[in-house]
Amino acid sequence: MLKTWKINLLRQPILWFLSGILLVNLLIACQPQQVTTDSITTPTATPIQTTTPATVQERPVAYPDRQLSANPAQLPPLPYPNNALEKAIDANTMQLHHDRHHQSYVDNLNNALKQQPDLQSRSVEAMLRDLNSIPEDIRTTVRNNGGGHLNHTIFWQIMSPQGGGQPTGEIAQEINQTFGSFDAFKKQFNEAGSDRFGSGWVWLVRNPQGQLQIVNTANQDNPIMEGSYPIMGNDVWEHAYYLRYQNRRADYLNNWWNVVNWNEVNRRAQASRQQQS
Ligand code: MN3
Repeated sequence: MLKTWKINLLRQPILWFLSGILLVNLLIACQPQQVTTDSITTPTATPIQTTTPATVQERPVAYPDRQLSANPAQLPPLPYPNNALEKAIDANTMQLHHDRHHQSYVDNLNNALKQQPDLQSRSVEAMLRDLNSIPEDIRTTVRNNGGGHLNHTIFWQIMSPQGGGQPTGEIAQEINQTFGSFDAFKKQFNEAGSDRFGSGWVWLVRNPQGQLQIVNTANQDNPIMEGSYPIMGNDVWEHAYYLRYQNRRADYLNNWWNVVNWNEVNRRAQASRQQQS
């Protein structure tokens, strides 16, 4: 009786079919989650992982197509005459600031690196991103003067006689999304510039999380030291404004918006997005 039942059972095609489905499902369930795991881990699990961060870090900041050379460092010419930014900065200040102050950062950096051919072959950006790799006896000099060279190189470019007005392009939308409005952004930026005690800079950066952020830095520090990309920055050292504005830093900060080069700011914002991806 039992034997007959078993034989009948084995003769049922539907049972073979169901067993087949069960077996296939079991096999699938026992497989590692290939698709999900691959999509998450491949970028970090492959050998590329060790080189990718370095490649990202080596991307230029001062110029679109090259990093800032330290072999030797050179003073870039102003992209406009000394008196071109009178809406915000007088010609005398521009001349002293560029020809004397910026030149001295360049000279001091070159002097510090004179006996350091290995360091001369690195970019200013690369040194500032990895200051611990700089010999201790010249580290502060490289930080202050490499930073000074980078900061001012950016600064001259993000101003223009045709500048000012409302922001244009993608940065305009992103500023509105992040800060609510251009006026709210300006207010927050000016406050951060006023709050920097002593000498330093106020910046709009893209932080390592990819968000726009307003930060200020002391002395000649640049946001790349903290892994952020500097999109635009204003110099709040007294040498940047004292001849015309004396102690009225707030007035300088307000007037400075009349010369902001939104085309260049947009180009830098675009570069900062690529840096993130
Ligand atoms: Mn300066």
